[in-house]
Amino acid sequence: MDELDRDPPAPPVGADAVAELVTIEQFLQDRRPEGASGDLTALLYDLALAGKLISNRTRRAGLTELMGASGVINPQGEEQKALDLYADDVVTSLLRRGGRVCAIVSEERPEPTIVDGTGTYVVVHDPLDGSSNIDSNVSIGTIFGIYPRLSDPDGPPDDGDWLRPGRDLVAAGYVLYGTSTVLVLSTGDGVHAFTLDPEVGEFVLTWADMHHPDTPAYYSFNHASSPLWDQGIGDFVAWLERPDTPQLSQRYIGSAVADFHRNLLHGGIYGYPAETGLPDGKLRMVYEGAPLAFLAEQAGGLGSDGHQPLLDVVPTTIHQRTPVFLGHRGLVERLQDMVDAAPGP
Ligand code: AHM
Ligand code: MG
Repeated sequence: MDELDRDPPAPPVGADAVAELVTIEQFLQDRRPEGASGDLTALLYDLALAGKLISNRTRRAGLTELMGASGVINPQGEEQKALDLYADDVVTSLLRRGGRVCAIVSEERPEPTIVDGTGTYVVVHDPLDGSSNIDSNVSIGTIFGIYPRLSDPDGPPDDGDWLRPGRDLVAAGYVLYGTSTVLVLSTGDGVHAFTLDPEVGEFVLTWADMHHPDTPAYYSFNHASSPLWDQGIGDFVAWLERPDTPQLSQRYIGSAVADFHRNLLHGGIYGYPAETGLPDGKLRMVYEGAPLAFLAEQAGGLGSDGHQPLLDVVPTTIHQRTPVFLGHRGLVERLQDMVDAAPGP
């Protein structure tokens, strides 16, 4: 047989699957609004790179000496873990280098970090949420939100650039360091998840247009604190546990990103209420509550402080705490109704 008559060689095994792979880069390019400068996309790549570096370090934590305390106390008076500090450094350095931000607000820094230059965005982040779980090998995550700058770019950025409602966010997301590393992201155009392929170092699209399932499966509250809750929260959880209401399982990891992610995939509600001794709860409005509420709403759910959407709250300080309820819209609304109906403390 003449060489030219032969059948073309069979494609390598898996070539079709490779052709269908959508990397985060390709996805963001495809969805970039016409006329956009590309700065937001570039900023998101920087955050994705930060996620890869933190993921890599997290995986090696048991081999290195990164597990355990660093001896430094953060602005909330909590001892910082070495990985918290590493994650904060990585995010800050990459964003500074990228030149697209004018300020960075971090859980781990007492004041906003002002970045010289003409950056037109502000990033708020919790570099490593759930870090008390590090030494027990439980999932942790990086949470971020991105605001467009409001202040005059000819002057320094100011409080108005970061003390503002979550409704002003142009993007938010998290990187979950779990059994795999997943970056979940919204730029106001639905919620999409990308899983890190560790072999090639790329985030590839694994869920597009995620939507909170209509039928919730889980509720996630730290039940041990129930004696410390206000009556409305207790009434709501008691309602969830009644045999004549939708039967949910209780699952609480104690790592907000992981609890949120599971409930986003399988349906449910996550809550960290106010408690006796913690009148504003534990989580932080600016870099935990607002970004997660943005994702919840983009996925058809809701984020609330128990009375109103978290996205409508205007914070007055960068580290302010707030009660947080996130997930299935109907459940969060029911919780709000029960809180409003309960007698005051
Ligand atoms: P952190 O930002 O110091 O890590 O604390 C936030 C974490 C959340 O991820 C988690 O839901 C909560 O603290 C768990 O707290 P608790 O152990 O009181 O239930
Ligand atoms: Mg946190």
